[in-house]
Amino acid sequence: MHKSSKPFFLGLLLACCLAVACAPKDVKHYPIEAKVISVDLPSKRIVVEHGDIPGLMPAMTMGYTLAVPKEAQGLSLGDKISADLVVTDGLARLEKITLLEKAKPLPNPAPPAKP
Ligand SMILES: [Cu+2]
Repeated sequence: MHKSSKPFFLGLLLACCLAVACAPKDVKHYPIEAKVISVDLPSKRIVVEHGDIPGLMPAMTMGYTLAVPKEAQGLSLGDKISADLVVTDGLARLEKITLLEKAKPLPNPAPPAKP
């Protein structure tokens, strides 16, 4: 009786450990819209001014890690974007960056400086 119940118990324990190891990490997705402040492709960083993100943080200007730096190529100050803010184990990164509106050029550009 006891001889046969031990392997069963070990098997159950192993199954539990595997279940924990295979469980998906706590990943949260927040769709956001933001204004680009600056982009640093080599460092995979982007600084944006975003609105309220319910359940995560209030509106603020902050830097994020770019999941795919190529997505931020060509973005510059003032561009409006939408993106998927993905938070895993307290680390946030931006995915699926989409340009919504290119920043408008200044209505009255400063006159060229005279030599
Ligand atoms: Cu923030």
